[in-house]
Amino acid sequence: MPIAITRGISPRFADCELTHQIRVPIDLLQAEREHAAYADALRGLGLQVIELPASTELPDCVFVEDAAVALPECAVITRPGAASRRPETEAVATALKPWRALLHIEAPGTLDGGDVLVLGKRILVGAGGRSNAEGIAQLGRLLAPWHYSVEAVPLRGCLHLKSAVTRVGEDTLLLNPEWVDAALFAGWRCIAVDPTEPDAANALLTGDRLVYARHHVRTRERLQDASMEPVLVDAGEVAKAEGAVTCCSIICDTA
Ligand code: CIR
Repeated sequence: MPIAITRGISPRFADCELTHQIRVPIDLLQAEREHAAYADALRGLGLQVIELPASTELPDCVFVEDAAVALPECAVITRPGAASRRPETEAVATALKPWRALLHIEAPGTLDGGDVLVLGKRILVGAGGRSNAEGIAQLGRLLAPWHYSVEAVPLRGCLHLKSAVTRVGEDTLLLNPEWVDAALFAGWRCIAVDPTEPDAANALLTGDRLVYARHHVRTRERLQDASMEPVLVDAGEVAKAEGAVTCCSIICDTA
C-alpha cells in the first residue's frame, strides 16, 4: 500500500511565509477541518496516511512536500530556500527513514520539493526562487547513479514550479503558460488553466486518480472535458498561505 506522509497545521500557521500573496486572516479551525478531509481523501484513494504532529514553532510545517523529494530509489531531504522552514526537514527525514535511503542537500544549496517536477527519469526544477543553482546541481549529482537527468527551469510570477505545472495523467500536464514555458513539455498533452484561475495548475496525482482543489471551478471543467474526474477537496485556507494540494503530502510507493 502506498504511503502519504502529512503533518498537522501549526498553531502559528498565520505566520507562514508569503512571497506573491498578501496576508489575509487564516481560519485555523477551518484549516484543520480541510486538512483532516484531505487525509480522508487520500485514504479513500488507498493510501496509508502517516500524519506527523504539527510543530508549534514552524508555521509552514503542513507543507511537507518542500522538505523531501521521494523517488522509488531514495529520498532527498532538501534544504528549503526560506530559512524559517529549514528545521521542518528533521521530522520528515525521521518519517521517511523506514521507507527510503536518505540523501541530503547541503549548504549553500537550497531546494524546495515544490520546485521539483518528476516526469519519469526527467526531473525539472524551478530555479531562481527557493531553489538555487547549487541545490539543483547537488540534486543532479545525487540522482545521477539512477540515471535521472535534472534541469533548471526559469519561473516567472509564482512560488514553485509545481504552482505552474503538475502531472495529471500518464501523458498529460496541467499548466499555467504565463508562469512556465510550455515549450519545455514537447511530447506532452498540455491542458492550460483557465486564465481567471492562475494558481489552478497544482493537482495531486496518485496512481491514476487526481486530488484537486474545489475552488478552481473553471479549470476543473477543462479537466472534465479531458475525461478526468478529480476527487475534490476544500483547500481555501492553505491557499491563503500560498499552498495547494501537492504541498501537503509526500507520497511513496511501497512494495
Ligand atoms: C511558503 O511560502 O513556503 C509556504 N507558505 C507555502 C509553501 C507551499 N508549498 C508548496 O507549494 N510546495
